[in-house]
Amino acid sequence: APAAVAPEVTVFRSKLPDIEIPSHLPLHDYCFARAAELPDAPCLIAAATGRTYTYAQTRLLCRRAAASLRVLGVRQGDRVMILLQNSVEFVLTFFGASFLGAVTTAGNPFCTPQEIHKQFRASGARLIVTQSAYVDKLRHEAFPRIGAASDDGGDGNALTVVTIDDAANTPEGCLAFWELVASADEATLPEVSISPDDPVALPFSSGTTGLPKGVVLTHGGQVSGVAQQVDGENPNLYMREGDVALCVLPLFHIFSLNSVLLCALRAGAAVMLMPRFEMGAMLEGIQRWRVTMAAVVPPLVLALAKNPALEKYDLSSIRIVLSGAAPLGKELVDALRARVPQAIFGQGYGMTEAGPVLSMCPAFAREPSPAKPGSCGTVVRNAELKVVDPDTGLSLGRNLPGEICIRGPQIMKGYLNDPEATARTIDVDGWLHTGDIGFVDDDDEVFIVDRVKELIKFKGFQVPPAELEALLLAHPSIADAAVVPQKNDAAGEVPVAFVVRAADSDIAEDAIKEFVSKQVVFYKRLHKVYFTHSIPKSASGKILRRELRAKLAATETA
Ligand code: 4UU
Repeated sequence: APAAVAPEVTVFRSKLPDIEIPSHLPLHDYCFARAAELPDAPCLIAAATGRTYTYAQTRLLCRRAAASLRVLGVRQGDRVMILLQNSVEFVLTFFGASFLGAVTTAGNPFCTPQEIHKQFRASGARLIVTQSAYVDKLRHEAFPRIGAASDDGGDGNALTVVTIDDAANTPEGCLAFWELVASADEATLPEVSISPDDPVALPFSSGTTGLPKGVVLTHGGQVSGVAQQVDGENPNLYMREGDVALCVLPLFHIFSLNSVLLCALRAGAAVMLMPRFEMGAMLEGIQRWRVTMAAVVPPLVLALAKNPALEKYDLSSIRIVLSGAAPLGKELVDALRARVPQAIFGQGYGMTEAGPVLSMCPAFAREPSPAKPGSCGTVVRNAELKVVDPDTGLSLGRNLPGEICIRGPQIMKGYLNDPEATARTIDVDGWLHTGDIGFVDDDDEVFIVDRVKELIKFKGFQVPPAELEALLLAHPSIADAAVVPQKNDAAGEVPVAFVVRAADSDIAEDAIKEFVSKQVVFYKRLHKVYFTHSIPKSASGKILRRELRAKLAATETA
């Protein structure tokens, strides 16, 4: 009998040579490696207050934040939840936890109490850093009582809440962030021995299927993910001292955390923190602090392209516009390019589980090479990318669309407490399956054309259908339901539901929409409800989403 031959695998790699990655370093030491050499260079710029923090000041404050967390009982391996808009305090808490070997899980402060509680509980956090405006959400019955652990009759179950507002505005039972930091002594920080395999961040993502899960990102993984972008002789995303990165995308999402904050610090650049997206303040900030690198999502490009006020601002400092998290069309780029002619426009392709960047525009490199419109760039260095037939799993060659898989030191360790979901996503050979359909062209550029996973993306925000389906099924008037994406000009995609009413129910579309809206953050709201007699399912009971998407497409063109 003929010997079994392993099927051939086409592996795509960067044309740039691999680099040396100091993955033995803890993430904080790696990101502050240049602080000693650039102590007086600007590191953080708080756009809201105009205050600037140098590298020396920022590192010191991070160490004081670490000492504060330690006083509150945080130890190596513990989880700390951050519920903040972009702010200096976000950065100090993130690195403060890192210095202790603790792990941060950052949530969206606009989420509902129920949504926040799910992440809080799943992460095992006992301390939350937030601002007073959100404390009422934490007084919801699902959460432990707020108070110092010692007030709690000794059972240690109380929730410690630290608020970043002026001490005078500290809500009942909470602790004031800046009071803690002011009285903290960084000299008391213990030597913590951190291994590259230790977790440092725990963002939540639904991945290719199901509910949001904790994504375990390690020190070694994040160091690798940042190095693949900004380290080496010819960095793929070239930033240096003097650069100013716009940080308006939320830091609780991996795009902003990794490609903006961590990359800028590693490169010795400054980070301009904007608490929220507000067009006038953003343009003002770009002009005032001479922003050079703007990380954006397609809806932000659209808003900029359409805004006539752009002409009133000097945006000539911008040299890189990096778009990611959702597809960016050529027309949109062309519309904005006219307003910012000196800038290079390009995309990064990332996924929380992938650490996050799979591919990056080669035109952002120190020695740039061109990228085509619509391209997501080329695979990052020190990594392997392949494209497989989603049905057979067999590797495909160039120009053939299939599921994109990535392998390298940057990918997640796995999902928190969920070995089955981990095994479904990272196979035995170490390949992470993205659930994205794309191809690699003759110039090694990656193009994304579709998604096989359930995930819906509203302006780049994750909307997991399984979460909305669970809510719908809990309604007594609903017998069955399925949620799928519908194309939308402003948001890219919006969630819509197919609903089977219960036997004697005549529940209306608006009642269902409202029922969902009350329980979810704004981007998960249903935009349309289609009533139907049954939800198409496979023999094993899985919703046949492709059929529903086809049905939607048919109604759109009809
Ligand atoms: C089409 O969206 C992200 C991370 C994005 C990112 C990170 C660092 C972009 C550039 C960067 O430098 O993560 P998630 O987990 O929220 O969503 C992942 C999914 C992908 O699987 C894909 O479906 O978001 C979609 N996506 C994109 N789609 C991400 N980037 C792109 C893109 N084009 N450029």
